[in-house]
Amino acid sequence: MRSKKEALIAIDLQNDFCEGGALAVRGAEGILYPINSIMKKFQTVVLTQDWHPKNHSCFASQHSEKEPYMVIDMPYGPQILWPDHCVQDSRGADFHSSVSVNDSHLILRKGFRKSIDSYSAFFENDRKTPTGLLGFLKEKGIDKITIVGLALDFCVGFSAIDASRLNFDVSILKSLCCSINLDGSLESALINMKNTGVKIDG
Ligand code: VGL
Ligand code: ZN
Repeated sequence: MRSKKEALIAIDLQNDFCEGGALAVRGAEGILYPINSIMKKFQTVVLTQDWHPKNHSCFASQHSEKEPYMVIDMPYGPQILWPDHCVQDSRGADFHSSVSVNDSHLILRKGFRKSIDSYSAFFENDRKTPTGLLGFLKEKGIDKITIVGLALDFCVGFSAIDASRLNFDVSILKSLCCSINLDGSLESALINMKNTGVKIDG
């Protein structure tokens, strides 16, 4: 049997998720250099970029009497409201200057449709509208995926679970992820990942 073809997917290494950003994730700056180092070991590297229009429906600012981190019902299910972040063309949406963007092969933007958020790199938050990443990976013959980045309990977790459901062999490297930690979100992401067969490595 041929050996597995592997891809690295690094999730949302953007200014707004780093120190001083609109939705800063604690510890984010510390994982950027180690992620750059492992990028060089993979033949295929995908970076995702959270890319919201300025009036995106996942922003609390677009809803009267709502605050960030409240949950609302959207036609596709419950949605956490976030502070305005990763607005298209803003500095916050840029990759952090420490990220070796030139070592990547695909930059996949997500969350750009105003009416629906997208945590996963594979499907929008209705859990069924594809982003196109599956087609890219399949055409390249990838069967094993390693996922790192921000945030473990949201975009990393949802991407890993979808990848596993799509029958990839999936690992996350926990030491190269940081989490937001909202109401047990980290614990539930870890449980959901384990239950879907995602390997959780150090
Ligand atoms: C993310 C919340 C909102 C993430 C993106 O990258 O995990 N979280 N948008
Ligand atoms: Zn977002």
